Amino acid sequence: MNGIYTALICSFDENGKVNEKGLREIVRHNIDVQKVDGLYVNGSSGENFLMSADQKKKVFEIVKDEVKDEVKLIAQVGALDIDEAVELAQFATDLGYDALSAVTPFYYRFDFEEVKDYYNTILENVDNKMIIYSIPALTGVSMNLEQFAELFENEKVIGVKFTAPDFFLLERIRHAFPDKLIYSGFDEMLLSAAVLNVDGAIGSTFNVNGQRAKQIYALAKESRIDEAREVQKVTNDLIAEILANGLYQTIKEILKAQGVDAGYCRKPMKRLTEDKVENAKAMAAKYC
Ligand code: NAY
Repeated sequence: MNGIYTALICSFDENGKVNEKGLREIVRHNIDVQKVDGLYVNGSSGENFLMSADQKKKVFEIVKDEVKDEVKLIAQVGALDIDEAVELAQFATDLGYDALSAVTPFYYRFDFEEVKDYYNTILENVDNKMIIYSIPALTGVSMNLEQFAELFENEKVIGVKFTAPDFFLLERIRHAFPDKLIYSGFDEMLLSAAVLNVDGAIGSTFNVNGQRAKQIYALAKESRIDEAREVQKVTNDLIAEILANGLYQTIKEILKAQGVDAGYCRKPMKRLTEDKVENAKAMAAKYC
């Protein structure tokens, strides 16, 4: 399960319906052009929290059907409705997803016992492995080393997608849990995380910049830090431009400029203005 995983974006049509043809093209682009090691499906980048359960299932089905066993697949099943999370976990497991992931429950300021119960409840009901999805900036849920240790006590919890800029905590988790999988979640910090010996990374920008992410990770693993820093620098030039222009919309426009039918984002995410679409085309020409 090591390596570079794309946090897969999803193609929606003008009315917010899943565009199957476009989604298949995004998958193919990630496997054939970006050559990533795996896909993280229905994460933040897949607009998971803007979709119905039926739409999420459709995405899981289409992606698995397109991928077969070409690359590893992680299904993000976290939902505030715990019954839905369990149902999605069972659904993705039956489809043959290699592992599950679930975002920490958010919005109601759950205490740690509740967070722990959420993971254990999902895992009691499904025969699969779990990667904790920790993204405090979006969920407001921060966990310390001792709390990660408690979650890791469940043997089915095999790792964490660590989307936080806290390198002190990242180093402590790495040191304390050499056998758990740690995936770096901020693409702009990939090199720093790789130096701390993470097992891989999961990122949205890998949809358009996966090849460079693979280079950074491989160079860091070979301790070729100066070379890795050069690639991270170009990567961060691109990420800075993407973030300034609108994250997911810009990734979709960059893909469209390369002939991939990446579609639109679901409301309330807004459409890019014409000048921002032009910016994205320029990014595609310059970086991809
Ligand atoms: C997800 O579930 O799709 C992710 O969390 C992927 C991680 C990304 N975070 C978000 C919120 O999109 O790739 C990062 C991020 O987009 C990138 O580092 C730019 O900041």
